[in-house]
Amino acid sequence: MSRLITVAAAQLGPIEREEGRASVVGRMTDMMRQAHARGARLVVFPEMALTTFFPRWYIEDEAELDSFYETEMPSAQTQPLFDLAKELGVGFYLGYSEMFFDETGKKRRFNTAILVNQQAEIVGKYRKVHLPGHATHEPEREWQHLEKGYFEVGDLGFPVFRTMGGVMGMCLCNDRRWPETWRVMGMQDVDIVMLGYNTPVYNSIAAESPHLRMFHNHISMQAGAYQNGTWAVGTAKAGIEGGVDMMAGSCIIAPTGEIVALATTAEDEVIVAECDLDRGRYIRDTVFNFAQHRRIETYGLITERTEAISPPE
Ligand code: CDT
Repeated sequence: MSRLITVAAAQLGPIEREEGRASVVGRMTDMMRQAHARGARLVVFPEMALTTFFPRWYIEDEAELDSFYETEMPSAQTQPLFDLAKELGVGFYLGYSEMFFDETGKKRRFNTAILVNQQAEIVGKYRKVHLPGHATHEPEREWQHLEKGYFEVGDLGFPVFRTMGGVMGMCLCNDRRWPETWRVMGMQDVDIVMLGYNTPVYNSIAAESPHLRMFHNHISMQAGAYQNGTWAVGTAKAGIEGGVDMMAGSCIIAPTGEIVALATTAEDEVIVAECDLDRGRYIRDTVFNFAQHRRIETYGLITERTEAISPPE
C-alpha cells in the first residue's frame, strides 16, 4: 500500500517586533487554508514562527525578553491554529520560543518545535540542540545572534514520532547543517524531517555571498535527506525583518536529494508537494543500507570528541 501525504511549507515573510501574535496567527491560518486547498495534510511553519527573530537584539529588560516566549501551548493566542487544524484535518509543525518554571522554580528557556496531528493533538516536541551565535552582548557586530544567551541546549535529543502515516522527525535551523542531526533521525528510520529556519542573507562576521549562503542552506538539507533516504521540508522566515535581510528559499526535498518544491518570494508563501514516504526505501535498502554498510567500530571519535584535533607534526 502506498504511503502518500501531501505536505506544505508555509514560509513567513517578516514579522516586525511590534506585530502581535493575533496578526501572525492570522497570517498562518490563512496559509493553512491555502495549503489545505492545495491538498496538504501537513503544514510546516518556520522556527520562532510567532514572533520576530529577537536574538538579533541584546535585550536587557527581563520582562521584555520574556514577552517573546510562550508559557503555554496552545494558548488563547495560538488556539486558532489548533482549531483550524482540527476543522481541516491538517497536521502542523510549529517553531516557537518556550519558557517555563521547572520543579525547582528555575526559569527554563528553549528554542522549541512541536508536531501537531490531524486531530490537533500535540504528538511530538523537539528542543533545538545546536544553538548558534554567542551568549553575551557583542556590540561590534552589526546585529546580534544571542541564541546561546537566550536558550538552553535542547534536552530531548532527536526523537521521531510515528504519526500521520509515517515516521516524523524535527529539528531547527542551525541543526540542519550538522550531519549528526540527520543521522540520529536516520537511525530511527525517519520518513520526513521538518525544520524551520531564520537565517540572515549576509554573514555578519565573515565575507560570504548571498548565493553561497543559499547554496549552504540547500546543500545541507539535500545531503541530509539523501544520505538518510528521507524527505526534508525546510521553511524560512524571510524578507527584511528588524532591518536584517532574512533568507527565503523554503523547499521540499525528496529522499533522492532533489528539491521538488521551492519558494520564489521572500514573503508569506505556501509551497506544496505530494510525498511518497516509500520513495527513499530503495536508498535505505541499497547504498545507505545501514545494517549492511555502517562501520560503527570506526566512528568512535564522533561521540568521544567535540573539537577537531590535528595529529602531531
Ligand atoms: N536560527 C539559526 O539557527 N540561524 C543560523 C544562523 C547562524 S549565524 C550565527 C543558521 O544556521 O542558519
